[in-house]
Amino acid sequence: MFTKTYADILTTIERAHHVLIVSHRKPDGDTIGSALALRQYCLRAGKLVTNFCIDPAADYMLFLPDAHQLGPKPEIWSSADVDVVIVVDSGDLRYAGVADYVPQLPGPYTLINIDHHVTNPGYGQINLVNSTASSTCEIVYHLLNSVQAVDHAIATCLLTGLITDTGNLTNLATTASAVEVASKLVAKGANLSLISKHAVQNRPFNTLRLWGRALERLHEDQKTGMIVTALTLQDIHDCNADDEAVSGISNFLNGLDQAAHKAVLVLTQTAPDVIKGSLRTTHPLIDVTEFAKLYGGGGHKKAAGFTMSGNLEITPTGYVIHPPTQSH
Ligand SMILES: [Mn+2]
Repeated sequence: MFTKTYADILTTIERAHHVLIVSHRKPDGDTIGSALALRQYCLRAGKLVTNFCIDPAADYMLFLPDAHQLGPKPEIWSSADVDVVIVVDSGDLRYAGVADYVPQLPGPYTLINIDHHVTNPGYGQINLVNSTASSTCEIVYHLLNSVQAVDHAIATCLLTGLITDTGNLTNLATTASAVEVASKLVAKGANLSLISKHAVQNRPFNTLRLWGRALERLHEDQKTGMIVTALTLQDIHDCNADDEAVSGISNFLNGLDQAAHKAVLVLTQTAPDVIKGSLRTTHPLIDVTEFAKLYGGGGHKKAAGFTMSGNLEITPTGYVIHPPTQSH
């Protein structure tokens, strides 16, 4: 289906001098795995390669080959020899965190966009976008496999993104072709036990301390029947928790048995006057976007969110929301 696009991309890399591979901000397993797989491929083709990400890779991702190479390197955007830019797993350049950087490149370059987000408008000169793919890694697998370039190191990178984007082959992105590609990657030598140890079972100390506070405060909301918990700025500060620790709680709580009966709501004070709500359910008939919409939010039927203004206070029975202190 994408044979011509594969050829265009591989030819462009073949002719390149210096390939710049961009992963999106707050990088996840998919944007890291696909970027590092392409890095290995380009290095073997004898290219100069730079991996850029506005945020460095989290510690638990450093098991992947050259993962420490990912990070902010502002000087790269003035390099005259960069002639190919590949952006992976990003619906647009703003999401990637490089919208202001890319136009600064001094030399002529070809922009390649490889992604699976349904909203991707095709912002590259070459676009390999397939919104039915489980992950960008699944797309990169087909690209590199078209020239038999998937070795065990590349396979481990790609399986990491496929496993993390599908929630260990359990969420709605888990299609037959996702499972098939996962199987092929294992056959090509992907180290599944290493991926499982680092990217799946790994829970950073600070994350678990924050989750401990959230778990302690779980209660059933009398009005809605939802299971609710709340975290303050002080909690996030005390636990030195990063965004991933905060955003991971709602997915973790989705395993709660009550999430199957009703829904789970996590309220987090992310800044003074700013509260984020994150909703999850596993109930087949509940659509949590309906609740999120009441507060101007949205999302998917089983995972949605919203932002409201106010300030959380934790009380012995739950929480209260105070009005914002500043007028907006
Ligand atoms: Mn992805």
